[in-house]
Amino acid sequence: MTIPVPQIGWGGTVRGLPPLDRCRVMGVINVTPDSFSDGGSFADAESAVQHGLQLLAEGADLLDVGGESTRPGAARVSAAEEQARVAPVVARLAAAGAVVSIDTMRASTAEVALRNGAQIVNDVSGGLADPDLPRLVAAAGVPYVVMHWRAHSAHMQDLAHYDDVVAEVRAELQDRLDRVIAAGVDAEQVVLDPGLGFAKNAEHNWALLADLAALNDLGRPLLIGASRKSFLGGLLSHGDQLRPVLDRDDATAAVTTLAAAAGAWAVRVHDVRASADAVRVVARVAAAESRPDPLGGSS
Ligand code: PMM
Repeated sequence: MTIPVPQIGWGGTVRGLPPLDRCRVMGVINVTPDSFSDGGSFADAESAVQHGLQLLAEGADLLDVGGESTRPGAARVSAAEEQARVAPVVARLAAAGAVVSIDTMRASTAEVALRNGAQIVNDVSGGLADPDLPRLVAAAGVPYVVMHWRAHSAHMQDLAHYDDVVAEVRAELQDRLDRVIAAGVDAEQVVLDPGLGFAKNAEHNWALLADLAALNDLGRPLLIGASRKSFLGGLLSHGDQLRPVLDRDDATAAVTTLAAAAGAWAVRVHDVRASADAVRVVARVAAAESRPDPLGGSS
């Protein structure tokens, strides 16, 4: 087996975050009543914090806290509601020593989260939803996850049309990267994300996963978010019954293995333990490959 070990550290480096010799695992904490994968489970601050601490214990390197569901068809919540959901959770997890990322498309929410100790901004709109957000990130000088996105969740699936999904997502990510740099963001702090499931159907998601090298080519670290998404449910369906959301974690860990082997900087997952194990296995195999054969032999 040949794993193309990234030569410059796993997935490249992001100014402001320590280097690591393997793909990172970002644990998801949705403080929402309606996210598709875990909606309602951690809707109050106390259970969200306890969940975050559990994900850290299971090996999460980063925690991504969000207060607005982005599932297909979801309506937006007000900024005030979003901030009331995330602020106490970010504050307590940051105080516990976690590297917290705030999953928001709003500058005002990112500002509240950064004030409460968040260290990374994860913007699923890639700077398109709120032009103040790239400017805020630039002023704060924090790492910025810029995801491929075409429209808000209510109608994003109407825009899931591509002639060549890899080439188009790559070109649009390049455009988002150029725009956030023009807004003052430090290019060395940008992480790119193909946005699996956002204005994409299952075929599009599989095609993107099959060609992460084309996205790596953009020269910035990659974050991959496949966890529990419906394209996994469709792959594992029985008849017309999608595999239930909470039974998609083994498939998620398989995607983690592939993404890590392709040199991804991080995976964003709900079930941390299996992915934390998977990224370590991939890094260990890569380390063995890069050493001389201990037997000096032919096989
Ligand atoms: N997916 C969701 C939410 N935030 N952020 C990034 N960077 N990448 C993703 O793929 C992504 C995200 C939707 O999934 P969820 O509702 O389970 O959190």
